[in-house]
This record gives sequence, structure tokens and C-alpha cells, in this order.
Amino acid sequence: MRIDADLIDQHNQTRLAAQQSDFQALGEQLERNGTDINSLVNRAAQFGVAIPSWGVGTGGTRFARFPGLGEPRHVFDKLDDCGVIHQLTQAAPTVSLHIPWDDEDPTALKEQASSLQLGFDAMNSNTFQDQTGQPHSYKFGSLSHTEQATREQAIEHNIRCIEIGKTLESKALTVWVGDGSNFPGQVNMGKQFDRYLQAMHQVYSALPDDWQLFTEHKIYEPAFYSTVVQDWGSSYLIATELGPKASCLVDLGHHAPNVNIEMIVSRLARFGKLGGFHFNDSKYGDDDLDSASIDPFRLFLVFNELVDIELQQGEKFRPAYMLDQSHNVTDPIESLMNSAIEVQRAFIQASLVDREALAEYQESNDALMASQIIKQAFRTNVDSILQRARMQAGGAIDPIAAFRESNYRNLVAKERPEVSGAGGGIV
Ligand code: AFD
Ligand code: MN
Ligand code: MN
Repeated sequence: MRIDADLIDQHNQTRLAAQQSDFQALGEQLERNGTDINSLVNRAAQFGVAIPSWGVGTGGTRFARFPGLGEPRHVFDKLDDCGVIHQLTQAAPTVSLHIPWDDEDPTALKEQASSLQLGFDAMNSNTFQDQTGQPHSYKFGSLSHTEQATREQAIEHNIRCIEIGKTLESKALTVWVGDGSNFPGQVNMGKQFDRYLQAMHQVYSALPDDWQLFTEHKIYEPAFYSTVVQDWGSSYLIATELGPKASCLVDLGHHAPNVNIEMIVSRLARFGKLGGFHFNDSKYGDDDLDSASIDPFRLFLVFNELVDIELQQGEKFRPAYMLDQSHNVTDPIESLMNSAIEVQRAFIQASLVDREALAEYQESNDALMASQIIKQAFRTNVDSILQRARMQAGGAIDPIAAFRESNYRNLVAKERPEVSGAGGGIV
């Protein structure tokens, strides 16, 4: 099920005149600063962020989950939904799978993804839930569990994710564990970290040469007192201990409030350990809200660092961009399109920063003007650049409007029976 190309075309035709006039005005504005708008369109066209397969289902909280119309029944439906996101935005060419949630024949998955012009991004392992028939429980941890048999089971699972990923032509494994403790004194934090490291060494040694391993930290939840991979410091230690194929993944929602995430980005990149991102936004904790819905300036500042690092390190700097969000009150396809565009917007806005002028103001300690340079880029409305990049690749000028015009939800709902709303949700 994909969106009819004629529908997208008609959608674009009705908006074309306004688009062209906005584009021309912005082009003139940028040219005054010596920036060629077409080079930014090309840059936007090259941008891609991965969609998490789990993101296309309606999320929930620990209180309730309210299912939406035409929710995906399985990973093949999820791929269809991801196909729609990419078709309309042209900014989400890959999907990130979670095993065992998406555990289906990898050859069939690969075929369907290719038919939708999708590839696969990092594989995600799940050792934070017990699966039916699983011999050892993860109630008290997985890769860091006190019992060797449980650790081995978790190691095996991660290795299996790599195996599946090979067929899918994924090139990375993201490891996030819920391991930690709920009470002071419950665990020996040093020994627990050692057990985790030993287990991760084994996962790492199963990694193909051209793969990367991302370690994802999270300050709390489901463990509420301490977590094994609590912060970027722990994550950096792990990645350094494991070796060159290991690096850190920064999920924007996994920090203490008010932490300066762009500074973390700068530090990790400086030491070659910034592997990638899970983009989302938050007000209080791991809220998993749409990217840039709460603090667009923070997202911009993260990209400001990324563009700066890209200029210094060149082609070899290629962090993995993924979304990781949960949609409790919106249509997941709409929210994911919205987020993909917001991340792409931050990337383009950050590319507008006059880096030469900024460097001069920084060198001369002109704090006010340095901050003005940053703000000027952030305030620039780059919509018409993003629209042009989408349109040229077959996407829609306004993806959310086009999605609604297509009636996709109602059409797929005919094949996808309604899911029950009972029970708690997955945070
Ligand atoms: C967690 C992490 C992680 C994980 C996901 C599962 O952000 O990326 O894969 O949720 O739902 O909070
Ligand atoms: Mn995440
Ligand atoms: Mn999270």
C-alpha cells in the first residue's frame, strides 16, 4: 500500500506557485550572505534519518494505550508504513528493527523493504523483556545478570541480532539494556559493570569487520536507583574498552534535566566515539515526544556541533541518525514524518551558520555577536528548501496534508483489524 504518485503530483501542483515564490525570496536573502540556495537543496536531499519499526505503532504509557485506526499488525505492515513516511518526506530511507518484536524471515523482510525503496539501519536487541518459553528471566538484568546462564542467553540474543542483520545488510547493532537496580545496596555496582563489560566483549567479538556497535545510555527507567549504562561517561568507557568498532549512541531523552547535550556531542565526537542518535524531545524525562516539539533550539544546537565536526573531520564522520519516539495521542505516521522533517530542518539551519564569522567572534571573545550568528541561522525559515528537496525526489510539499488527502489510514484499516485497547501500554 503506497500513496498514488498522481495524488502527490496534484497535491504539489496546488502548492507550487506559493512554494516557488517562497523559494525565490529565500534564495535572494541567502545570496546576500554568499550562500547558494541550490547547494542547500542538495544537502537536504542527501539527508536521511532512520525510522524505528516500533515507532509506527501507537505507543502508550504505563496507565493506558489507546490504539489507532489501521495500526500495523506485524513488521510487514510496519514496513509499509515506513514506506509511506519515506515516500512523502524523502528523508527517511531506512528502518531500524527491534528483535524479537520484528523477528520474521529476513529474506522476506529484505525483499519487501527493497520494493518500498527502503534499507535497514541499526539492529536493536531486546533483553529488557522476557519472551514466552525463554529459559532465563531478565527480571534482575540481562548482560550484567548475576547468573552466567542468563548472561549467556543475552549474549546469544545479541549475536542472533547480528546474524539477522547480515541478511538485511544492516551495518550496526544498538545495545540498550534495562539492567540496573531499584534500591541502594541491591547490587554491587562495580561487579555489575564488570559482568556487563565481559558480556559485551563477547558480543563485540561476533561483530563483522564492517559493522559498528552502539552503546545507548539511559539515566533511569526501568531501573530507578542505578542503571548499568547510566550516562555518557559510562557509555564512553564501554566503547573505549571494547574497541574501534564501538561508539556511543545519544538518545536525546536519556539525560538528567538541563544537561547540555550539545556539549556531550562535541566531546564524544572529538574522541571519535560519537556513533549516532535517537532523536526525540522531552520536557521532564524520557518523554519520547516528537523531535523539536518542545525545544527546537536544542536540536538545532546539536546539529550546530555536528556540522562543525563534519567540517573538521570530513567524510569519515557519519553518525547514524535515528528517531526514537512514542506516539500516544497522534497518528504515528504523521508524527514520524513531522520529526524526520524537523531533524532535517535542524541540519539545514545549522548548515547556514556563518562559521568564519563565528570563529572570528569566538577568537575575539565577542559573546554577543557570536550568539547572534547562531540565532540568525536558527531563525531562518528553511521550509522552502526542504519542500524543494522533497518535491524533486517525488515527495510532497506538505507531507502531513498529503497523507491525510490519501486516506491511507482508512484504506489500510480494511485489512488491519482493530486492536484491543485493554491493558497497559509500553512506555
Ligand atoms: C528505550 C531506549 C531504546 C530502546 C527502546 C525500546 O530508548 O532505544 O530500544 O526504549 O522501546 O527507552
Ligand atoms: Mn533510544
Ligand atoms: Mn527512550
